[in-house]
Amino acid sequence: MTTSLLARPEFRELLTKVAGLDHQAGDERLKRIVLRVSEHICSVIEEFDVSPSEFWSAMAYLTELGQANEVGLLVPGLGIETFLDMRMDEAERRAGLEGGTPRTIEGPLYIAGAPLAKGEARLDQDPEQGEVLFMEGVVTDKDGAPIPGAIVDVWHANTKGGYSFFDPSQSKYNLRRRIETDAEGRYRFRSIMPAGYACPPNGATQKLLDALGRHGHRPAHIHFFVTAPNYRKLTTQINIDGDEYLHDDFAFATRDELIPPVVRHADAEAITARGLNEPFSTITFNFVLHREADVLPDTTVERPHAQAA
Ligand code: MBD
Ligand code: FE
Repeated sequence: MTTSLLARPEFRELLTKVAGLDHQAGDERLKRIVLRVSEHICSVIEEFDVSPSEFWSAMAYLTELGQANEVGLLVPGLGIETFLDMRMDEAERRAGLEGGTPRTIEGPLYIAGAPLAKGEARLDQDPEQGEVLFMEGVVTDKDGAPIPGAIVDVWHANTKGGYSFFDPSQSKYNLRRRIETDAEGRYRFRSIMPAGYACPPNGATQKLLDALGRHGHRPAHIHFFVTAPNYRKLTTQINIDGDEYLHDDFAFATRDELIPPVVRHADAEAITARGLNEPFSTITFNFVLHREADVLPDTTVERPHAQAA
């Protein structure tokens, strides 16, 4: 049997130099990571006998992905963002943390700096034909004690599955708000029922999904960051029950505890009481936060966020 190229001294020496391990300057941790990544790439090339043309088509793909600003879309599509959640869940479990609202991925469409409201807000600024949605709940600690002054930072898609800022047809901060909980820890908002999201059909992410025989749909959902001083930041979403992609999310973000009942109100009395003239839906969902602790990894994720201009 011929020995793998990867085991030969001249290849090991090449890798050592690639990662800068043959001298002192530079970052030790980064050197070790670059060594392993380079080694893995070469190992995949060897295992699958990847031709140079195949390799360069992959490099062209990554270039296209970056130029289209879709890196943040492919990452959840490949389950890597969910893997980061699984690691955080595991770290918390090992530290004895139990209960609390489960986290799920942030996704690529958050915009910082949404208008801040006290207690309640209306999210839909842009007129749209769709079902009115009222959502409310309490932010509490694990013992059910309300947390006043918590910030519920909420964002979701419109009835076409588009997010303001990324979809230039919507106004600044449409369907995005920060709501400060009241003295009883309550938040509530009026909005419009979102539609599910689909990857841009001609985009780089969808191109790879097509080649994998996969779709690029997400069930309708609403995103949240819930924060309060001395509590662990919660990044989560709720899914709209009944959506055809509820358990077939291309971004792997659905969790059973994050599918609250959607109550439909069609009786005339309820409709007029809300000042409406069409049936509407309500969702009640409480957020349970964990106290911050030094031994736990930080749940605040540093990643670039645009601010609406
Ligand atoms: C979304 O709306 C989303 O939440 C994720 C995770 C990926 C793509 C679009
Ligand atoms: Fe989303």
